[in-house]
Amino acid sequence: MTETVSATTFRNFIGGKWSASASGESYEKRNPWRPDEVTGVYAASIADDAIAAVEAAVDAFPSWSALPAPARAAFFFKAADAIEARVEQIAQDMTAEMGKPLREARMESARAATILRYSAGEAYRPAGEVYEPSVGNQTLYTRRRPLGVVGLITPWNFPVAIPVWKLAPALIYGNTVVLKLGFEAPRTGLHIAECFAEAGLPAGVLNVVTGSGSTVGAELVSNRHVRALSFTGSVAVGHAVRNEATARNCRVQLELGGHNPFIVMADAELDRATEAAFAGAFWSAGQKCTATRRILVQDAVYDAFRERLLARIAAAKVGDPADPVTEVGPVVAAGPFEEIMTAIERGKGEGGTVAAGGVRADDRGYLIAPTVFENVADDAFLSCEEVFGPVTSLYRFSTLDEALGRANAVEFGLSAAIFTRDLHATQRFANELQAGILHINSQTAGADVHVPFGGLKNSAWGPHEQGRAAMEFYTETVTVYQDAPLG
Ligand code: UN1
Repeated sequence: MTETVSATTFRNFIGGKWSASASGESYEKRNPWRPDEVTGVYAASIADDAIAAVEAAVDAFPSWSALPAPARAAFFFKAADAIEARVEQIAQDMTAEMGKPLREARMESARAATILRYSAGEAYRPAGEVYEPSVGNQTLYTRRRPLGVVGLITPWNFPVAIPVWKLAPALIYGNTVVLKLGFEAPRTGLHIAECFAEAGLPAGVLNVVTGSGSTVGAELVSNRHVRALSFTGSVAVGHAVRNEATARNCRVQLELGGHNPFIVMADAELDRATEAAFAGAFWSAGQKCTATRRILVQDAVYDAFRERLLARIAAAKVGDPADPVTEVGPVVAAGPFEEIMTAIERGKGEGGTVAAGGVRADDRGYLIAPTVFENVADDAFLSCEEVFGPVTSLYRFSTLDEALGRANAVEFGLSAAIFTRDLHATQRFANELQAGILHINSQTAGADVHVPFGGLKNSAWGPHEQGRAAMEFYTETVTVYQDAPLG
């Protein structure tokens, strides 16, 4: 349990042991800022590795689920301490492997410890309800029970926060876990496994596997021992996962894309709105499902807001993500870089005009200058499809009705923001905006650990994540009619 991974070659964590892929194959991960630099070599796992991980989780389930929840929580507190002790290392590794600017990577790494401490607290909160019986001499109550083995398929864009916010509720309620890490960002997730190993977590309770979705992920989707699957990623893959897994009666939770609107009313505090729009669109190079994709600005302040946003972009620190002042770094890898550049060309081809950026900003790194489009039609590609990069568009509107209608006119419904001082506008936004996460006078991204997180419409499937909402997904309810003996 105490063995740690070596400096450059990393293995899976299965049944409490570090093991190479059964295939003997590995893959290299490169630094998106300096692609000639290999940041690590990882197990290219195959179905057999996923099967071994599921078997380890099956074996660990009876004793883990039988532990009192506070005893489970004790491992969380130790793992949180271990994460905190290496926040800087996790952050630097994250920056090197997927290009998230160090200042954001530090925040995300610290968030992982907070998530674990919050979830540990679930051990001390109610796990059922007591009801009035309809006959005498009876106690009538519900209790929440773990499901068994849970599969977690996680993305590269929040390579610590998303694995942790899935595994923490899964484990605290007594499930055992097989976690498949994002192909592009395996190192940071392995830190989590190391921290739980340091905490002395029993073997097989948490199993962590690297490799591609089409092998490891596919096995988790079809494996009959996996009772629930939580997936964060693209709509196309998510729907395929759901269709296959639900057909075998596996519980499924999907967190998919977004096309998040940001409404600026004429009475908004423009400087604050500008900062929030900039952060929402360009932090993490726009690679968040909660990123700001459409900025709708009321006529009277359109020009003033546009000027401020372009000035903010001109002043932005864009470049080396390892520099702690950098605000916008490279995108994750060559493939996504090409897709984003192609989307920018398509945006221009469909009549959009580029007010800022639109170009590669470094010869070697996959750096795209923060990009703002104008004159994009509401039915154009950029207005409807998620482009997972530092690309956003400005739209002009005249009435609140119009803004709400256009904000809602997409298939997605993850997050949304409005900037205004008008209570009427905020009320209508809170009632009518079709998104799961609503921000009034703050940016579209961000997620507190203790509240539900999740989208509506095509942004999600199944119960929300995080906070107490996570219990819905990771437990099943049984109702107990307990009639006392008569004598
Ligand atoms: C955040 O905005 O801090 O993949 C979290 C994503 C989302 C998480 C966003 N599921 O970008």
